[in-house]
Amino acid sequence: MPTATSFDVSAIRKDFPILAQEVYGKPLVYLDNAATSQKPKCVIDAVTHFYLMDNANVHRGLHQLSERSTEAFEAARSKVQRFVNAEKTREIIFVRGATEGINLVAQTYGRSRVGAGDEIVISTLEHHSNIVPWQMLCEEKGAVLRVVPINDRGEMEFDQLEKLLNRRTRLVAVAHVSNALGTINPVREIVRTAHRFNVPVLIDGAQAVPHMKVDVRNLDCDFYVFSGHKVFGPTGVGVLYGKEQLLESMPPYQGGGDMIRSVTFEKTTYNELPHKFEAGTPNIAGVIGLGAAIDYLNEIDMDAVAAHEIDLLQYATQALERIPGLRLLGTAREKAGVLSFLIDGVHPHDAGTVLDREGVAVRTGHHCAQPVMDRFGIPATTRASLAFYNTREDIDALVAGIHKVKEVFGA
Ligand code: C6P
Repeated sequence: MPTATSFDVSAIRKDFPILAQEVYGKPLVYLDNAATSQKPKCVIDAVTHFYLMDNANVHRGLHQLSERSTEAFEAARSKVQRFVNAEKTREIIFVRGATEGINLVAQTYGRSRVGAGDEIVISTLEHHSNIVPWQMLCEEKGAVLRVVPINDRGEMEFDQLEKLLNRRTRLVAVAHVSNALGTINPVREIVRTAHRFNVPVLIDGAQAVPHMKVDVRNLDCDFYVFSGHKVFGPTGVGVLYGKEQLLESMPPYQGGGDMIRSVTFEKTTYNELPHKFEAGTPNIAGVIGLGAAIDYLNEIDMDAVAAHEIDLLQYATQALERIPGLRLLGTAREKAGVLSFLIDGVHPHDAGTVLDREGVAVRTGHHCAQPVMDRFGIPATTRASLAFYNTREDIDALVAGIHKVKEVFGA
């Protein structure tokens, strides 16, 4: 069992050149990892190498460069498959990010299976990306969006889920980890419960994959989405995992090149999985960079990462709880590295601005989770979010910065 001390964070930090810089004359303390994480040099090198040596379109050319780029692109798919323990590469669809993955399911599975009076179940915790696509679908189809509430700790009220499920439910779509509060949802139990009602489950794993091992077969989820840029890969690439049988039965998403088998003006037939859902030239460099990020994570050991982050989260939670006038939002018993907080008498944006001047990068606002803010009756929070390259010194800098905020605003 790895421990926090068996994890060499100073060696890890050397892999992330961007961290070794100053902002406003202070060492950069990057605590905005839930928005996007930094990239190790091997990822940057993989993208550079692709453009320097291998750049060509995929699945289209017979020439050497095209063969190389296709090989690297499909190798990345195999890496993703093993990373999430999917059964087949056919079940791995490359998309732009978690947002597009959810929209794809809403527009294909959703539009073909959801009718008037049917229901989709989500939770109060969701990011807008896992609310709005379902709202749009419900509006179009005359279906109903049901919402599982959360308690004061920011935990999903699991017993309410079962009460919302019925023969009209067509899908449950929930976050694995909340971006605004850090709550880890009991997704395995959620899947089990929904399956008892024969309802498929989509898990939004955008905030989970960077922090823990994800095994889609063990979870038995029907769809799982995540974004490359939060998992130390490039922006503009993400993954939709779907069970083969479901994906096979769904109509295509967008029409265009690569997703077809043959086209005539009378009739078009579609390509096989996964290409059926990948219309147009994909983000080839992004996919290859994501593959490099996965190689990097495989070297690190995600159990050691999780142990280090749990240690950091506990250290940070205790430190913030000691600050008078600071209120932490999201105190779930199962929690990942997110610290959302309010400082009495200080608007979160002002807190973020002062912290920035101290070299501490955090996010302020509603974090694209307005229903969470509404649940707690607030418009915004300041959010520090952790990655495995963060240290206890980073937390000390955050705490010092918060004291500075209080001093500036006399709070
Ligand atoms: N959350 C944050 O600062 P995209 O933008 O497609 O890569 O990811 C969307 C998304 C979906 N689900 C969850 C749980 C998320 O946290 C996010 C992105 C960022 O919290 C940017 S808003």
